[in-house]
Amino acid sequence: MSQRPRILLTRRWTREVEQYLADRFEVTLNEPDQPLDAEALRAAMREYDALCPTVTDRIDAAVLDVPDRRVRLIGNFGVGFNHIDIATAKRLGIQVSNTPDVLTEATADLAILLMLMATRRAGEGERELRAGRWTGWRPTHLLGQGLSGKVMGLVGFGRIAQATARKAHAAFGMQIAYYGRRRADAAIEQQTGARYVASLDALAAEADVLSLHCPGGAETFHLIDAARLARMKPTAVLVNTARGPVVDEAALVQALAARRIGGAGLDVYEEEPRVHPGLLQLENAVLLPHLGSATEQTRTAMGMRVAVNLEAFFAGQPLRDPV
Ligand code: 8YV
Repeated sequence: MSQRPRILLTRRWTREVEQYLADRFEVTLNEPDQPLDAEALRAAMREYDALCPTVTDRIDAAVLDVPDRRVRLIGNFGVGFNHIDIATAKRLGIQVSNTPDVLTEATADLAILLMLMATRRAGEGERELRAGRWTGWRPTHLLGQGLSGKVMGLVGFGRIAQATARKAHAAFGMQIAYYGRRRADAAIEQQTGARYVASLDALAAEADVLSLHCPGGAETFHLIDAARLARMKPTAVLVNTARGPVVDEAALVQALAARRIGGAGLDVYEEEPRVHPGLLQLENAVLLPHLGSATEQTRTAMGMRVAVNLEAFFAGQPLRDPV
């Protein structure tokens, strides 16, 4: 009988990582790759030594606090952990790790992609062409907004925001402004060319592109609401690669429909995988299905980062990425 720790991956990971883990642990895969429901997660808490969930798993108190629990580590696949009740995990002595750093560039790239698609009306153009509605070139066809010299306003200024700032500045000559709960070190401001704006309202009013990079959770719920949207410029674009509930989706639909803002580029939604039906009707909304970290390289690196934390934990060492 194997004495190796029992690990459950709640979704399929890249083959490379699944193999790496299978060589070291007794790994159970979720073959059908369907999200597990609360009952299955509760059962898993009794069966495994470590649970490796993702954003599609709701790890709340009812899941964590099961009788005869065996799980002692939650090795989250992802940097965001708003789907895990951290306070309850702490109270129960369950350790939690996440996967910072490795998805920074991929997610920043996607913020840039959404910015470009929204400002250059790429989705609209592609829909027009595929529908056979393109009648040919003309000087006033689908005019977008240029980015050079425009202000990118970043909400939150962690790793992903900083990478987005560097790309926007270096590649498109944008000016960078940011708002965060704390002002960043002068060295980081200097490296990224970013200027601190002390209020979110002021940043919303100034930004040509407002890009969200704050964590999800109660503190940032509907941070971008009707009032903040009303402060934005009529040509401005909202980009969200953070978490859906940071934006009041119904208010965003109204602002976009009334052209009170220019457009939106969204990768995340309030109730994934459900998308507000109003968004689906809007030409000025670019909608991607939570692809921020979706590159082969990044998803393998995320899995390997979970592996580092699992190995540390089962060797009795401190976690590399404790939450
Ligand atoms: C993942 C993410 O796609 O890491 C995160 O926080 O949003 C994405 O990289 C997913 O959330 C994994 O749990």
